[in-house]
Amino acid sequence: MAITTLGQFIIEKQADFPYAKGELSRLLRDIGIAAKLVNRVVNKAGLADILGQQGDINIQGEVQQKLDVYADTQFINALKMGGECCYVASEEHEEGVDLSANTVSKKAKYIVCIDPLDGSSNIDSNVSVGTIFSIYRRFHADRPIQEEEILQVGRKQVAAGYIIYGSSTMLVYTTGCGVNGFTLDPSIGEFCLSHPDMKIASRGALYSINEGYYSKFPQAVKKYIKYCQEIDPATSRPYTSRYIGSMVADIHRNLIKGGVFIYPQTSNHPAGKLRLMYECNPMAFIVEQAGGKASTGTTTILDIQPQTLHQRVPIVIGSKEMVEQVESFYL
Ligand code: AHM
Ligand code: MG
Repeated sequence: MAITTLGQFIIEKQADFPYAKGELSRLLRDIGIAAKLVNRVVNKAGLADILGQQGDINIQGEVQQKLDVYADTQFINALKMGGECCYVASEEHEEGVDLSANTVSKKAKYIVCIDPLDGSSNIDSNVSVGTIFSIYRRFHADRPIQEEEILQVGRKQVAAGYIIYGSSTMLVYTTGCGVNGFTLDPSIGEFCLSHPDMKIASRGALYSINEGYYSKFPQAVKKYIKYCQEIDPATSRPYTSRYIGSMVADIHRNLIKGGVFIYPQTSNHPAGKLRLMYECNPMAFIVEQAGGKASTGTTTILDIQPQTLHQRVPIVIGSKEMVEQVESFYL
């Protein structure tokens, strides 16, 4: 059977890109390469101590690092070497990483926001984790990077994607012309097109929220949880509750099966937990491109003007009609 690798697909689809074609292709390719390096280590996470104790296999000390630091290093190195990215905003860095001083990236046109290893607290129990990335275009490549180039509204993303290190490893991305998913074939070391033109059902029967915080949720969310639990065969209720605690894995599952993921504001975290720039915006772009919706409950995620790099926002994301149902409770 003929396969299409991520590299082939990116080149075939270059015509869809709104801007300089080869550069964005190379940037996506660099992210794909770093993803494979991270995948290799994530897959061996449980072995790290055993290998370390035996002392005969030295993975350059890298597995001894916390995996989220390792992943951050791999992605930043790949972006630095690739030369198409001038600035990286990462969950792992208080300040962004300015790459524009490197000769190779001086005129680079893209800014990348990344959560290198989302859900990393799940690693110890062998639960799926992910990487989330978002790509913006710089306004002028001939002057130092300006704050307004970094803090762009989500609607301005030129590409976004995630990698899920799960029972298989997948890379899912969009450049604003639909969503495509690639599964890593370990035997050839390539991401291969496995989920072309992904679409999310307009409604599903899954709801994903950390119900342990029920007493801290706003009334609207409490009401929605009760709505999910009511019996109504016409709307497939009661819905099934599914919550992994890894945003990438929860949203990926709901994208495939239909459902809604909610991380709302809580009484002790009034802005919610998840970060706008490298968690909510990229996931919102992907889900919208797949026909779904993403909102804070009252505002469309992709229309929020970011104020700071690590800003948090509440999020309701997934099947369009389910998100709208939650919004109706917020009204
Ligand atoms: P992290 O970026 O520190 O890994 O945290 C983000 C993760 C998300 O993947 C997940 O949806 C959420 O935190 C789970 O939080 P909680 O344990 O509060 O339900
Ligand atoms: Mg995260």
